[in-house]
Amino acid sequence: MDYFFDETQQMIVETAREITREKILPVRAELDEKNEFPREILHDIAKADLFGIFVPEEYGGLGGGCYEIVLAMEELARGCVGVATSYAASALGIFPVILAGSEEQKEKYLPDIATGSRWAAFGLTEANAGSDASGIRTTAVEDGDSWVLNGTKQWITNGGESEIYTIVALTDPSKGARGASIFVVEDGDPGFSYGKKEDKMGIRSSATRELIMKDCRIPKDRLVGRRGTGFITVMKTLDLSRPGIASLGVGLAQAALDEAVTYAKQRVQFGKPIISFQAVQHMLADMAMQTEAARALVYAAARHIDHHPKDMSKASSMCKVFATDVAMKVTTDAVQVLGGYGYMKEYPVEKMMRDAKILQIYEGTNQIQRNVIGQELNKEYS
Ligand code: COS
Repeated sequence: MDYFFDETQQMIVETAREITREKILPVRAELDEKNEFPREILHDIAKADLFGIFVPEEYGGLGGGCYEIVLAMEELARGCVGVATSYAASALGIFPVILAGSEEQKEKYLPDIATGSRWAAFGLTEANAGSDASGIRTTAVEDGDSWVLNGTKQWITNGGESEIYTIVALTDPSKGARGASIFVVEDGDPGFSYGKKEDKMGIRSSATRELIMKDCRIPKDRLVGRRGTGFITVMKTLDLSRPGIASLGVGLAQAALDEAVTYAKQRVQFGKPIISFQAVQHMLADMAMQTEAARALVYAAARHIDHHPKDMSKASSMCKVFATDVAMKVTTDAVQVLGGYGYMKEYPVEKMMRDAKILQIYEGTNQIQRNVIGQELNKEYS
């Protein structure tokens, strides 16, 4: 369907599509098999200026909004969700600085993020604080001209690969969510190290690692926003980033649909290509409808967020749930259409189905998204 992109949006789509075709597709199976971080491809994405999309123009970026980001992510995800996740994680990591950082912090970090010469990552999750994000235990204590951080962050995307980390820590532990603050921790800061690297079911080319802060001492000016406002910034960051995850679902579903239709046209059983059987046609029809409906909702949500930045939550959660549930369904059905071949690693749909699962889990499980939607409805109708 034609979504009437403007010139910049069309350029973003074409650039990302070319990277997928030229750089990602030839190596995605190998990256998946070897659990290998796509460093070279991220450099190619940087050269194509795609890291600048979400950075304001005054700091060297393209000044795009949520809509522009989802367009890039969708195209990259058609190639590999692991690679697209590694790209997306830098946006997630730097959103707190864009949303709440000081002028000095923006000047210090955003130009490098825009050129892709440094990448960011977001440190929220801990072993005992996943859905219950305000249950974090990492602390930050003032000490002279420094903050001293202690704690361990778990499952951090781009952990060990990025140079800039936005870390959520409690500055006033007795106040719970109202006692959280965000800090920038840089690779090489004293007391900051990387722990276990995870071995995952899917998105295996992305790096998922522990961040360990043991008396990690950072300068005072690394506090992002006001002390105690960190949780609100976390929530806004997630509101802004979730449509990106939704768009990974759309790109992945589209890739699985493409594989399924292509296969169904070639595979002959009972003397005919299997696409001529109604049982297969109906599956493909449902996959196509669901993918397009997901795309339309993601684009609508992204445009809404760009025009109503104070009213992001419901649109953001709705598109995240819908598009990622679609991705799980469509990739599973693609494996079904390919039958025994679909289950084998020599066909890409097996990887797609593995990659789809995380989309329903990370950046807030789909159950949590439904909570958010329900709470927003409750407020709207009161
Ligand atoms: N924007 C701004 N503020 C928000 C907000 C939003 N979208 N959502 C919540 N808040 C505020 C609330 O208004 C509340 O502020 P006050 O204390 O001033 O009233 C505060 O944040 C706490 O909100 P709430 O009471 O709803 O939090 P809960 O402890 O019940 O936790 C959360 C529910 C929001 C944490 C949960 O729904 C959630 O999103 N969990 C998923 C976390 C996640 O995505 N983890 C994965 C990270 S991967 S990077």
